[in-house]
Amino acid sequence: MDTKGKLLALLEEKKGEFISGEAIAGKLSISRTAVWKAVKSLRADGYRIEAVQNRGYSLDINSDILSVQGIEKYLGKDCRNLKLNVYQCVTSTNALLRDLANSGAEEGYVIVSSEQTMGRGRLGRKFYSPSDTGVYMSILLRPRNISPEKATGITTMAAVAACEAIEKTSGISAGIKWVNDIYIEGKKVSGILSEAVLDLENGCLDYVVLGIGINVYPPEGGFPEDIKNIAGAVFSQHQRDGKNRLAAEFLNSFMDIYYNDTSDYSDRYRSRSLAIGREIKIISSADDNVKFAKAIDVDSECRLVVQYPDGRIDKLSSGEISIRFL
Ligand code: BT5
Repeated sequence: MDTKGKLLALLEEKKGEFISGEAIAGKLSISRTAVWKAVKSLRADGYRIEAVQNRGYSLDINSDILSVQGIEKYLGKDCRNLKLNVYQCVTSTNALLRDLANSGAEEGYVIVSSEQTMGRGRLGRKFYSPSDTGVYMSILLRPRNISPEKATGITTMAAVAACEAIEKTSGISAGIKWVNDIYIEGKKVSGILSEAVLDLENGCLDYVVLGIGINVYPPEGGFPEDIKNIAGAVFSQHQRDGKNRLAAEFLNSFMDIYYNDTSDYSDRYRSRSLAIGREIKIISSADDNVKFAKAIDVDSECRLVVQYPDGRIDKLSSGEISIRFL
């Protein structure tokens, strides 16, 4: 980590408190002039750092800029092997990480961005990713010996992790619209897109890029016309470390489920399901075929159990299917 990064870690750790220039210089083994230069450089990145004679430097308690240091301070033990990379703006964190995966990046490589110019959703749809109000993140996973069918579990694990992160950070309950959309009070606040790539030699998974977008705050000027009735944000007002903490808590919860495979995660999924008990329309994106049914349960593999009007029961795996509530 360079001097600027080390200084940011120190300031994040003691956010809102003053640390003397001398103490910083001592800790980082640099001159006080170098401390001042690093402060200036962080200010240029948008960090509000107060400098007061005889007291030192203090990072504004309300600053909430996504950074490796800001996220890391909330990460737990299951995340120690993650390699975090934070950017201001990228095309798509999933697209970028797929390129890196193809060049041999290892499991646990994470890309986080404050903005995406080409954020993508499922089936070629777009994910609106404006600057500074959301978290857009992708994690590279190389699950060993898992069949492609089992890979769908990664999306449902992520949905549970997203709800838990939101609940822990905000105290607000979040629900899951099968299979991968996270809702608060009828508004979609987060979407998940996992992209699996097969190893053609053995038919097993080569890697999965798990992408999640969270609308942390409402964008300035509101959401665009086409999604303004659908989209919502986790917080209506600024929260201390809102973005960094949500990103970290998502990683904590997801990596815990992923590594420790707590088989009860399907219960945690089911208890947050918004679909159970609802009449739904099932749309097959392959042929636009539409069916009507009632969602009656989510099974242990997080498949949606539905009953058709003729009484027949079916279990839906996510694949190429979307559902709409009636
Ligand atoms: C998703 O697709 O919701 C998956 C979104 C995944 C985004 C993450 S961000 C990090 C990573 N990098 C990427 O490029 N993507 C992933 P889907 O279920 O297909 O929903 C897309 C639909 O949600 C759109 O057609 C809109 O109707 C709506 N939508 C678009 N942007 C939204 C937003 N910011 N918030 C809520 N709804 C949105």
